[in-house]
Amino acid sequence: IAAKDRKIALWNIGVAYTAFLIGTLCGLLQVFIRNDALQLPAWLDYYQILTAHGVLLALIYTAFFIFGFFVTGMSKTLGTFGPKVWLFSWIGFWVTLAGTVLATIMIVSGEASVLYTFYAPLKASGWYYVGLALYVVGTWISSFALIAHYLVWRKAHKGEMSPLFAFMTIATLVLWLIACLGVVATVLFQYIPWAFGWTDTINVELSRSLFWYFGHPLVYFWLLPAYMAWYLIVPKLLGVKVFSDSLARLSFVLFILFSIPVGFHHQLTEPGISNFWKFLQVVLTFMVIVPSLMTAFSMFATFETSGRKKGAKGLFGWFAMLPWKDVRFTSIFIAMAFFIPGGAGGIINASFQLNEVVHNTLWIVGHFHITVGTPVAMTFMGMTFWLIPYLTGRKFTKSMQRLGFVQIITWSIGMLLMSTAQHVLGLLGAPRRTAYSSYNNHPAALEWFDGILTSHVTMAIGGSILFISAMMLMYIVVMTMFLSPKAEKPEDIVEFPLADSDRESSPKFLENWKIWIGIAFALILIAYAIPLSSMIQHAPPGSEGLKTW
Ligand code: HAS
Repeated sequence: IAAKDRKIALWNIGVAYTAFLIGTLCGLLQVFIRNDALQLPAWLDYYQILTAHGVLLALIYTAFFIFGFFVTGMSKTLGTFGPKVWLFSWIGFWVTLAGTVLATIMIVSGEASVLYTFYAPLKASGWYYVGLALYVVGTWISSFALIAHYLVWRKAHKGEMSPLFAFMTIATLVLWLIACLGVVATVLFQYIPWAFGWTDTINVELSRSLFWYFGHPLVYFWLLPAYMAWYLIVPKLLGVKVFSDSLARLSFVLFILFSIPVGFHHQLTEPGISNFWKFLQVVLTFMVIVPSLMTAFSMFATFETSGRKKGAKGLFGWFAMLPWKDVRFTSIFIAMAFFIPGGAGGIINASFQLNEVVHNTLWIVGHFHITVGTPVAMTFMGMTFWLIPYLTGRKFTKSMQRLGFVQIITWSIGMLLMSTAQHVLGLLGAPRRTAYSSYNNHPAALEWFDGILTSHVTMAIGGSILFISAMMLMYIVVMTMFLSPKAEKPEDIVEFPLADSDRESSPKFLENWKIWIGIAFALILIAYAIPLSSMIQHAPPGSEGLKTW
């Protein structure tokens, strides 16, 4: 792709890995604090670090990496950015970065220890929310720049299906834009007036609901770019085509429809929402599981097709034919394998009654480490191994490939230890988000942590292995970004591995955005209009700030 487009992608990825470095360090500190092995200085507390860890990894690392990937892929599949797309991609990048820096300063200075799920009644400095608003606006500008690039392409290719990469990027951005409406509404109309003291109090139930309207699709904003790698990059590494172009498109469309009207499954224990609306959203949550099952089916079909092509026999013969020596593939395969228990855990969380057992326990922390922390993060790692060298034109040497293997294996072992401990501790009743010292050495509370798998020591060992793994990845990132020799021989040049797909055979209506966005809004109205308006009507006294909100 053109050098000027590469630069935007590289800056995005550079910021992503800076956030990754600080965020993983905060993770390391955290497991030691919970283990009571580390005393923090007076100006730093557990919740400050927990907030930095969550925000930097879940919101900042992901978003910048995703935009770096999108910019690269959109420039590759649809052509070099025009001057306006290029300009707005930069403006979007800088505005997102400004918001990130402001929010991070507030967290580090102890003014925003409100966690990455920053909803009320916790309150931060007003500037933290301004930082978040800038972050969202920045991502919107970057999104609209990419959408404009796509529209220009479509105008020039009337009647054609767009390349699968572009379609998936647009679907993910549409999901993101609709999801952000909730967080923008609550930040602008509730948090900022409240935090700056312009209103006395806040309508807590409404603010939490608007947050989760955004918070759940947020997880699919992380997942879908990983799925793009599964659908588009994995088959290329296996030497086959995308298994089914239309299945892939349909699964992304289903995410647009069903990932948003489901936020109440994070609020099943909250008394301010009636059971009917909770149940409706639980049903819709079960619908959003379908595109992931379709993805799983599609992956197995891809593995099998490639295996058979290479002569595999029997039911599982294809397994041995997979390219295990290719770190780009192996890391993604392990990521997928983690998503089997990760997804099953999600189904448990979403089951109305079972949620009572796991809500607000360490189980949830275990759940998100084997969803975003492994399937998504390890897919991004597998992509990093070729994406950065592709953009910088540097070598990804044999020794880096070996280090890459050590890195992904240590990441898997660390996550396995840490997240298993978290799941088991959660089932025993250990709360999430509670610093060790807060148990006040209560004997009943400490019993949770007596087991071999359930001790804080296991979590700390897991966390330490993860940190070492993260540092290996940082080494590879720095080398491929700045130091590794330039690839001159053709065999050293790193490619963007993108599989072919039979887009001509896919039905045209799959790319009719009006239909999908229309149905998405209809479902949102059905799921949210009545409960949200009743929250507004029954706002507690003093929280009618800016009257209706
Ligand atoms: Fe979740 C809480 C329900 C998926 C992230 N989730 C969270 C939180 C986060 C998070 C961060 O209903 C915590 C929020 C907080 O701080 O409070 N989640 C679900 C459901 C799914 C799900 C139904 N979650 C995700 C993904 C995430 C993520 C993806 C990040 C990227 N989650 C919940 C619920 C809660 C929740 C409740 C609230 C709990 C509470 O009470 O607080 C589904 O989307 C899952 C569907 C997935 C599958 C798996 C398909 C498997 C595939 C792999 C195939 C493997 C292959 C490899 C091919 C059905 C695609 C083969 C290999 C071999 C070795 C055989």
